[in-house]
Amino acid sequence: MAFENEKMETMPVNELREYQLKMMKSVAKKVYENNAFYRRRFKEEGIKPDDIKTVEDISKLPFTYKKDLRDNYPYGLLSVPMESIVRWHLSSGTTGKPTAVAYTRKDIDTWATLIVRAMKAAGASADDVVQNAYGYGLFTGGLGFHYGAEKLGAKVIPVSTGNTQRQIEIMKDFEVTVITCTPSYAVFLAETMEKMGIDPEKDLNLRIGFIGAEPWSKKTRERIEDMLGLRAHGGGAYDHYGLSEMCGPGVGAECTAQEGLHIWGDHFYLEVIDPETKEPVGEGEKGVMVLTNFTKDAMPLIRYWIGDITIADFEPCSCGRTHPRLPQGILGRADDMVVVRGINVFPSQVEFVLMKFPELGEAWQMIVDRKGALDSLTVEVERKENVRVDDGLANRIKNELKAYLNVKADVVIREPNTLPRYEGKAKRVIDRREFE
Ligand code: DLL
Repeated sequence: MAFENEKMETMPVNELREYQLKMMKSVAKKVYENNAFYRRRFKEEGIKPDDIKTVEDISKLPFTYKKDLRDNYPYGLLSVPMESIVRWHLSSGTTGKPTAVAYTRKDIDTWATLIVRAMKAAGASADDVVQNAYGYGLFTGGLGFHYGAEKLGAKVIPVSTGNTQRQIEIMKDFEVTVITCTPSYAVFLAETMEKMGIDPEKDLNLRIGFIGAEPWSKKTRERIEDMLGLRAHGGGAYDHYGLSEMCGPGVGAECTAQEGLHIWGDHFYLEVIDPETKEPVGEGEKGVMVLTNFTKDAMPLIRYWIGDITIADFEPCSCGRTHPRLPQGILGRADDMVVVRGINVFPSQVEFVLMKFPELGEAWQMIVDRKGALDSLTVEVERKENVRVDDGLANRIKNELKAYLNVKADVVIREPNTLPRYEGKAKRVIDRREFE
């Protein structure tokens, strides 16, 4: 097992807590002294950085919300002088202003180090050829993995998204061993390979996938590992987590044990918070992920309310790493949840049910509509190619959705290759109720 920093990654939990306390004090002091927004927020809460005496005291600090980044766009969250900024990334805002994230040179290096850590944890090394199919540009996926893979010493092919046939030819010609992309694009790549008559097991060398940027189920993982020949070449598909506001990719990564995302505790402080009470949830309970970044130089965020739903496990992993883990990864986003006739439905739950049926392909979407006063939910999913589907299948899926989600859904089985494909993050929910 290779480590980026074995001492840090496997540090005894009590020592990690001590380290975190030191980092927490230092980041609180930094934002208080250098950022007007945080100084005001701390004063409103009646707290000073020196009041932090234990790790638990973090709960005295204010949360930071996405709205705060928008309201203070573009420069208001900076904690360093403008001359030390070397890069900006922007996330596309679906409503209102985008959010802007700044980096100093040190931040770019820390970020690359975190990607090296993830890559080593999954068994990648300088010998690998990395095809980076995350989008380059304002999205952090492409440049984040690029700098990280180069720092690892691997050979990077910066293909970005799109041009799928060409991507596959490049994979073949350059004997690519590592692919980085979203789960939806991994599936699309595999489908295109099949159409091109390429057998990934025989014709390609893909061994490791760093797959992330959107939720995906364990079943989808198995399918991707199988369809891209990753298992056959002795590797696998590893979940990868991140968000622009913390750095980008590099926040959480799976090791070869595949026991969930490790959230690097020497860089981020993880809390799982009950959205109603705003207090930490009990052990093993679901809540909203909140992170504080200790090592971000340009723009550290205190208790950033991410909105992703997850469950934390603070037991060390079988790989020896002691940092907190998210064994089930990300269960969904609080704002992706749709309420259908009063029942909360997460796209990830629907995917979990669909992937139990081997007759079904990976492309699917859910359409929420309103007929009269009542919400309706329709789940559209493709059947797999060369698979016979009997008349009862839609009904069996419907019953399983009812049993698992307690929601009534119409199920429509579509022909292969009829639903949209995505190069980046997939759009699973079409909510037509808003447009009436
Ligand atoms: O998606 C950064 C990234 C790039 C992560 C490449 C992994 C790989 P944003 O565009 O800011 O950044 O989106 C962040 O995407 O809050 C989650 O809702 C979702 N997300 C990211 N990774 C995962 C994952 C990048 N592994 C938002 N599982 C986050 C589930 C994920 N959701």
